[in-house]
Amino acid sequence: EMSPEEIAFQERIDRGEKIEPKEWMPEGYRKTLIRQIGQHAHSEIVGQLPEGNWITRAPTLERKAILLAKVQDEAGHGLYLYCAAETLGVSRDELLEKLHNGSMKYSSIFNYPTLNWADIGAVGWLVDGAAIMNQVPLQRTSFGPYSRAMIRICKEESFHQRQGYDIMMKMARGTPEQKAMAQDALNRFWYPALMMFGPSDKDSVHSAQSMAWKIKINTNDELRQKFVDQTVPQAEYLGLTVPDQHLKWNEEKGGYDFSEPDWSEFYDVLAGNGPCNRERLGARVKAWEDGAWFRDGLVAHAEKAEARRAA
Ligand code: FAQ
Repeated sequence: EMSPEEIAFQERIDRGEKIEPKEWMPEGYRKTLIRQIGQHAHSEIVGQLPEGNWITRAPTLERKAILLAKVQDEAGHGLYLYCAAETLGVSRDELLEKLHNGSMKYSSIFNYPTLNWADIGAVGWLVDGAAIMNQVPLQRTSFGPYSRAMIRICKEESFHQRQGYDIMMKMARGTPEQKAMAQDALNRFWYPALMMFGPSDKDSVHSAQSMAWKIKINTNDELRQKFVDQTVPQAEYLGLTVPDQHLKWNEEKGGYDFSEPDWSEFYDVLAGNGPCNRERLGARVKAWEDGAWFRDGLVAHAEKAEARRAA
């Protein structure tokens, strides 16, 4: 039942060609990309909040400068991604409106609190670690602007992950109290980090079509497995324990067996009931409203300049 255009489009995808904004694409392809890229952009912007919370309380000037640079990078990532979404015919204002009225999502992970400095280490290590695991394959995604944005973002993301691991090393080799803080941060962030990859494959509604279009390159479970396999040895190196009694190396599959996150908690967070959903969205809406005078000023200035040119 595919139309001739759809068949030709799928053939281009299968040949590994990149799709560019002005070219013909199925409406579903466009919609899926707007949803995923938009959600990804929102995650970068909302993702500034948990770490921004600790900029003023970083333990040293050096740590503060590093954290400031990282949080600033996230704003940049959000902007590349909004630009990539705009090439699909949606405006940034529309996307933000949908974030603010709750009709568009951002990553579940940012609805968890950062209670202390060890959490900043855990966020960099685990959250950025999970983000890279997902984003490296997305460098090969079929939509040109998204793929190019991912290439730039991945370079910065690996610095982010290392700064987090560096904090964890310092804490894990510090006093017994510091090591206990590092363990506690790992305990609280482990399962929320596993949830970042999305529901298990059997419950992932979009995976099959997104993979046929090469918007997604891997399934959610494939990437979650790779993340566990990469992260467990890193935890061991720190002398910390992954909070999973069932974690076990499986020689046959060449990877770890591990416990699934609590999916009812995941869906609860998606529904807006996580520990920080209201606070995070509230902060974004307030920033938008507080910035209204500035956007109005920019538009008024542009209109005056335009009128002067016309005169
Ligand atoms: N949170 O059918 P699927 C970062 C939703 S990294 C919230 O499997 P899909 C960097 C999903 O949207 C984080 N919602 O969906 C950083 C769908 O609902 P919908 C951002 C989730 O799209 C680090 C429903 O569940 N990265 O920001 C989540 O095929 C540190 C069914 O799921 C990206 O966005 C979740 N965890 O696969 C910044 C990567 N998982 O839309 C600051 C790009 C699923 O129908 C500090 N995105 N849902 O209402 C993707 O790769 C995909 O969209 C997945 C989900 C893998 C997230």
